[in-house]
Amino acid sequence: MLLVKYRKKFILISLLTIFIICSSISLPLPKSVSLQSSCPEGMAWIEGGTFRMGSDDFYLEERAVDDVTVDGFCMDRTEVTNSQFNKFVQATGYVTVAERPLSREQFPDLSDEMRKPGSLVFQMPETEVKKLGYLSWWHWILGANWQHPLGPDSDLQGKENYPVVHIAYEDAQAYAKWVKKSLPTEAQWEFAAKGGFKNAIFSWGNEYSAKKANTWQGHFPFTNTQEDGFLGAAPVGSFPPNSYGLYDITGNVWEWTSDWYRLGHQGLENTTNPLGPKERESFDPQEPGVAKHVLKGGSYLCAKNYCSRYRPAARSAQSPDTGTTHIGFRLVTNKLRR
Ligand SMILES: [Ca+2]
Ligand SMILES: [Ca+2]
Repeated sequence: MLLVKYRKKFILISLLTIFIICSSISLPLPKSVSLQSSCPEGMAWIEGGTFRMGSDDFYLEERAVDDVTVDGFCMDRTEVTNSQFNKFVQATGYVTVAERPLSREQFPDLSDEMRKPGSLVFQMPETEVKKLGYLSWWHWILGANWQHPLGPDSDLQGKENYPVVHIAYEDAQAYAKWVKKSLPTEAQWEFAAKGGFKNAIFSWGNEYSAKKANTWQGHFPFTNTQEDGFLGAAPVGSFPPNSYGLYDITGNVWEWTSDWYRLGHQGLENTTNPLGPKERESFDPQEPGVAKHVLKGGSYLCAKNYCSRYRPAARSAQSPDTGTTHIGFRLVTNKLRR
């Protein structure tokens, strides 16, 4: 009995010793992995913290850098895909904004033809001309929508793992409600995109690389050298994730946030879990009078010579009813409410 007693004690001491040694030599887990198991499948845990939101080094709309704090949350590792969105549509019969005709009541001045459903599609100009009208590379294509991204003759065959596009704000919200998640605030999105870097320009560091995100290489909008391997959108996860495990957080497609847009970050109502300005405060100098939401991350159409917005601090304004060939979304849990 005595032998058994000492043997048990020895085993206990041995196990304790092994545990202490293992604990002392184990490396700290990356933040994205530390509480990962508490997030739903396909999401990464973003441990909260304080960061410098915005940038004084690029465009005017990013200015007024401020210290902002966000609580921890889970975020989709990838942009929402065609396959995921299709499950939602199959289950609910949801019809996106781009698939609905415009109503005669709301748009009495438009002809029947103009009220037919469609969306904006990017088309590369055929010839390089010196004077190209502002945004003239966008074309309203009847029948373009998430199922037909380039127009009625295109489809999703082989594109199940591509990000869903032609998504208006209310489409993203409807999907979010169905999966019991929500759109991120701009602060949540930007904090997550930085991947723990304090002052880095990109989500991976300070040096631009065509191999880190799906952007545009060449002279936009005329030539695209496709150094990164993709002329248009890429299947989600084609590029390395940031250190929080988020794929395509910059580049590939722009992503909706719940914040209303105004120029810069000055006068934040709250620097802890900020929700952005109120709808009536939204202001885009390029289109005054239209309340818009903030898009983040840039897209495969962002080039160095035009819209170098494949950066965490970069932002863009978008009318809630307008999706295009390069706007999608990803979602978070831990919804913040105004
Ligand atoms: Ca590309
Ligand atoms: Ca993206």
